[in-house]
Amino acid sequence: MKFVDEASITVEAGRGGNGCLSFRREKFIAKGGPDGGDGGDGGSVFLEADINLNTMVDYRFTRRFRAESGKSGGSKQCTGASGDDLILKMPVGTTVIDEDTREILGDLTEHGQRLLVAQGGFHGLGNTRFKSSTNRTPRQTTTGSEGEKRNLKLEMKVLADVGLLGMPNAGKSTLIRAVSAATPKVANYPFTTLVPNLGVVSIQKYRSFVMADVPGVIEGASGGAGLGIRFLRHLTRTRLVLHMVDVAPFDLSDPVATATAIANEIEYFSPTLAQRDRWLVLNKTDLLEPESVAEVREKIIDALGWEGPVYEIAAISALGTQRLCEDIMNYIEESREAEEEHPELAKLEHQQQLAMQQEAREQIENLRRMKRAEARGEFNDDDDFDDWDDDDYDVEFEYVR
Ligand SMILES: Nc1nc2c(ncn2[C@@H]2O[C@H](COP(=O)(O)OP(=O)(O)OP(=O)(O)O)[C@@H](O)[C@H]2O)c(=O)[nH]1
Ligand SMILES: [Mg+2]
Repeated sequence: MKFVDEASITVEAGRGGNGCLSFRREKFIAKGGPDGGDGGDGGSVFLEADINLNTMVDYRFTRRFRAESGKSGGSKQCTGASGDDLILKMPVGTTVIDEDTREILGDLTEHGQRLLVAQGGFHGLGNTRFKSSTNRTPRQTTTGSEGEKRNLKLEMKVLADVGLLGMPNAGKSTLIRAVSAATPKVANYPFTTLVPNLGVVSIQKYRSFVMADVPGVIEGASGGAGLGIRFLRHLTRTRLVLHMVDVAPFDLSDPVATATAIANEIEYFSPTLAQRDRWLVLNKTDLLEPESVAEVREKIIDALGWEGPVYEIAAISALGTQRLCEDIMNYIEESREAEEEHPELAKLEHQQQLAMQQEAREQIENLRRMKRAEARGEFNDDDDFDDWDDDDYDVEFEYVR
């Protein structure tokens, strides 16, 4: 995937507190020795990966972050308080780069992982430290050192939480337009969308998820029909797939047959993906009478042996989309929490991701082999399938927050 979300911030650690110059002054003790304490260390700046964040959006407005400085030392050998460390939460998957040296400081790959990006200044020494047999009244102290300062570039690959699966013209791009700021092209003909689009759906402040509009899939896609199956790969990285069905296709095709065809393509593409949570979203309900919608719904449920959730929406007028998005948000948060509480669930999710990606790779490789054989037989020069490399193809993502 080529798309990255990024932000530039400046982090500054706290200064160390200065050492204190002081002598004991008490009644009846004329010449007390030195009693100036050390300063406190400055606070450091850490970045910490947090699975509850999924975009850099929070770092677009505030860009300077400073940890607290250490306090100066005091008399009576009082050590100054250390400055508090500053911990900035980052989405899991963030790469941290020093903008000035271009050095990669680290990757935050696991929840809770911390990376020190600016070391706090060291404390200065009080005059007590300089006492010796030859100098009993030292007037020497040191100042605390400056905290480190860095300009950081934060980069993160955007992964979608939810993927849209459906025939061309089902209304996938219309839905993403209705619920996010993304504006992919919408038109009443198949294959309007040729590359995936991502949009951030904001439910409330600090509650958002990323939705991917994946180009349409048709029957026979796994054999290379239409745009083929390569874009289905993106669904293997999402947590939830919405299977979108047009209940009143303008070409008068049967919605039940198309829904089944898509389910079969997914099954063929990746059996693991086919087993995962998928919600059925019936779109364009505004075009039918409610009784007809209910009829189509029953037929699809029967044909697919469907047991999962079913939603009825009209993406064009955002009818029913708010409830759908709220349910998605809750679903995502609940699965994140469950994984946090039960590490074995997180492990299972990871294994499934790997299995899906492996299956996807194999299918795509098969298809490529088939295409190559075909091209050899027919000298099909305009077929660019061969040029496409699984790992570095150059899809331009449109991404709108
Ligand atoms: N009446 C009605 N039309 C809709 C609705 N949703 C989408 N449409 C129309 O259906 C057509 C196709 O919509 P798109 O959003 O481009 O469909 P898509 O699934 O993205 O199609 P591809 O990009 O070709 O895969 C457009 O003319 C939309 O205006 C809806 O809820 N009701
Ligand atoms: Mg589209």
